[in-house]
Amino acid sequence: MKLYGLGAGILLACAVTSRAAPIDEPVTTDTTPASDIDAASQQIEALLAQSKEVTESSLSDASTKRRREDYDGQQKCSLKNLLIRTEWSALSSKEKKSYISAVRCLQSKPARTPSTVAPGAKTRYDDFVATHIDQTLTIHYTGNFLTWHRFYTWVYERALREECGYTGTQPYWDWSRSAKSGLTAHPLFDGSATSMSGNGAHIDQTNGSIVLSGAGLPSLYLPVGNGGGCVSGPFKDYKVNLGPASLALSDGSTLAVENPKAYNPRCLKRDLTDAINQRYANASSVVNLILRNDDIASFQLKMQGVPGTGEIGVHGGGHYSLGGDPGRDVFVSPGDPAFFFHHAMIDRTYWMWQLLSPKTRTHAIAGTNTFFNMPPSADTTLDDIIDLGYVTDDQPTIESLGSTIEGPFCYIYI
Ligand SMILES: [Cu+2]
Repeated sequence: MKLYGLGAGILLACAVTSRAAPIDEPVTTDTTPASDIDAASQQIEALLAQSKEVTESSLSDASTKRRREDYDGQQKCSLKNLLIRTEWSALSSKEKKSYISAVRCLQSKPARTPSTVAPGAKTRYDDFVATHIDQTLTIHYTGNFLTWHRFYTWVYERALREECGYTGTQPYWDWSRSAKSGLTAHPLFDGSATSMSGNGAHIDQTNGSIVLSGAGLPSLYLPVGNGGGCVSGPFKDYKVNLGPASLALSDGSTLAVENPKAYNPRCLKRDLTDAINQRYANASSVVNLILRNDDIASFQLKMQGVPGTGEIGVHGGGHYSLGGDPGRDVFVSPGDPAFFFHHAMIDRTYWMWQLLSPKTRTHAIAGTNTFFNMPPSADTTLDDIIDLGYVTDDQPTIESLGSTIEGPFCYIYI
């Protein structure tokens, strides 16, 4: 699979007042993002408290118009059935273990994707990876980036719950925490039995760097970590079956196989890279993104990174700080189960941004249906549907995915 002229890497490439505002009214904020990390962390806390209050007040507000009762006859979203997504660190050891076994369960159930479509898709987990490979060029730097990944992460959470008996929610990875602690000190990546596996075994990557280039833009060199090999811990025996499709390697090259959906089982590799986490996805990066981008076009672009500027955004920052295979492969990245923690945090950031002005931001949309509009395509609209292929038969409209307490959804973050 080729990237049509654009380098693989590019793809991945205040005290806030916490009063609860009515859902239709913008919340007053001091929109000066802090550059100091501790102050920025406090701003995130305040934004979070506010998002939570706005959501809860709208759920308890009987006048809220569009509720979940009109969505496929599902039980309506209320404070009683609201699911709460937390940071991995907040889970007990028992909860962490039950999450890990549910993921291992998905990785052992048979695929729904026919082998004629993706011969390498062997497990239910692989269904998710195959769909992402198929759609990569129509879900990044597009008008559906945020709602597509919101729905995708939610369907994954639902599969863990409904197909694998998990009773919790999809946790997130707060990049700003690991930026402070170091990745291997974060409970998500400490390599213990209650982690999503940690760093990969050390391999020699002397003078290595990841090079993001293409489209005639200046190359960006990203540092490598001190792992790079296979992980140990809970995902030691997990096999990444699909790809690589566009894997950035530490010698600066990019690896792809003829058919990334062919069967190519290999270990999960990681190269946890603190320098990337600290540079692109710290607390300040998060508040800057949320408070300095008033329209959806600039918010989603800054989040994904602006090619040629040296910025890869918090989205690229999270992906590249995981490193490894398939962590550095834009197409195959969901093959690392940490993907869903990263994308829950992407969604949480989107959620906090939306709730600063629900009236204007819940259904804000900008962009087209192709990666940087290459090849040229129609503008994305709220009536467009999200089709996850063999992952699910559900085909919601983008409009129904704008709020986390409407359409199919009923969750918030704390
Ligand atoms: Cu993606």
